Formats: sequence, structure tokens, C-alpha cells
Amino acid sequence: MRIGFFDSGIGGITVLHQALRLLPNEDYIFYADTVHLPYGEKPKEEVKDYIINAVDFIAAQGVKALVIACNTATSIAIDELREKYDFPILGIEPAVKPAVQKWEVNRKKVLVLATNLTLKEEKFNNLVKRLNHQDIVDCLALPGLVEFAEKYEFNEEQVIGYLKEELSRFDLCQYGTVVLGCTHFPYFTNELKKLFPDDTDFISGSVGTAKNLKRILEASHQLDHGTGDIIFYNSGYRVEDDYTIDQYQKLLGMLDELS
Ligand code: DGN
Repeated sequence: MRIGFFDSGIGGITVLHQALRLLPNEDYIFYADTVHLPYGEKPKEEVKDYIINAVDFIAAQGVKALVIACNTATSIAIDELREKYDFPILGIEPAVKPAVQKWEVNRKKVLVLATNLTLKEEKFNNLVKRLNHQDIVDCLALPGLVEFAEKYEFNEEQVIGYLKEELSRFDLCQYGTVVLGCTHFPYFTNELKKLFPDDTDFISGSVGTAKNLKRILEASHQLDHGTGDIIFYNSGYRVEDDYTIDQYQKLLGMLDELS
């Protein structure tokens, strides 16, 4: 059986990329809710409905596990989804915990970049509270990066201009770790790196999520002998045209180069 991956758009590919590295002998379904993206600026209840409909569709295709490869969707719907389905459902959350642990060593602050919805949600705010370090964690929503990614605009100059403006009110030298708390953001790691001091760390939850997925499949003896084949769906429709499939594959290639 295949493993499902879900995001509002191409962000989920950054998590799928990590899974393909760790679990190359699995086959996958990648579902992007392209009709309803972006999720990050919409009302929570509306987005929750989109997520439930999408996951209903994915479940109907038959999957042995599902990765909600979207921080926004994880923060607003993961508990409900886990109650509804009997296959394992993994989420992704801003990697604040390892970032705060780095503060213990370098005494430099943490900047969390995510969508507005993720940053507003209880799940994220409780996590920061539990770590008891609200004083060293700053947050910034960057919806523009989701837009750039979805238009396949990885044009460095434009992206850097946007980032410079959004980051202008922060003293970037005070940060030791930047948390990429939206799965669309790793595409822009190089641009972000240009703006922060050289020793700044950039971390996302995608490696941890892929490791968890492997651990769960191993523990339940569900590892397969597949070929890394991926079936793509855009909002309930199987993607069959070569151009779009090629675009998705190119993104995986681009991520190979970034890492
Ligand atoms: N990629 C998603 C995330 O990780 O939060 C959301 C992007 C969006 O739809 N705004």
C-alpha cells in the first residue's frame, strides 16, 4: 500500500523529499489542495473543511499511513483526523524545541517563520509556553513566500527584496536559529541564508517527520518493496499531464541541490 502526503500545495514536496531519501522503497500518493490554497490566511473553520475533504479522498484511495505535510493543517486538524481514521497520521510542527535547545548552547534567539494561522494557533503557542522560553522566541508570518513558491517564482532578486522588507524590523544578528515552520519555506533556504549571519542554523521539522514515518512503518512491519513511485493529485483529480508531473519532479531535483 502507498503512503499518503498532503499539503495545500507544493510545500509538501519538501517533506516527501526527505521521506524518499529515508524510504526509497515505498510508493507514494502526493495530494496538493491547489484549488483552495493558500491555507495560511483563511479562517480556520473553512480550512478545516478543506483538509477533512482532502483526507477523505486520500483515505478512499487506500493508504497505510498519511503525512500531513503542512504545518498549518497539522496545527488545526491533526487531532480530529487521528480520531477519524485508523491508519497512522503524522504531522509536522515548527521545530521550536530543537531550536530552543540550541539557545542553551549559543545564547542566541530563535526566529520562527510560518503562516499566520500556524502562529495564531493554540498548538504552536502552547508548545512555546511549555518550553518556557517565550522571551527568546520571535515569530514572523511570511505569506509571500507561499505565493512565490506556488507561482514557481524562485527568482532570487524578487524573493530577497520581499524578505528584506519583511525582516527589516528585526535585528538579524541576534538569532542563532531560524525555524522554517511552513513546508513551502525550505525552497528559499539559500535566499534566507544570504540575509542572516553565516553561523545561523535553519531547521525544519521535515527530517524528524520522515524519521517518525520510518519508525512507525518498521514497528508495524509495514515496510514495502516499492520503487519510490509517486501518484500526484491536485484537489481530487489525478495529475496525468506530463508537464505538471515534470514540474513536481523538478522540485524534487531542486531540493536535492539545496541539501
Ligand atoms: N505549506 C503549508 C504549511 O506548512 O503551513 C501552508 C501553506 C499555505 O497554504 N499557506
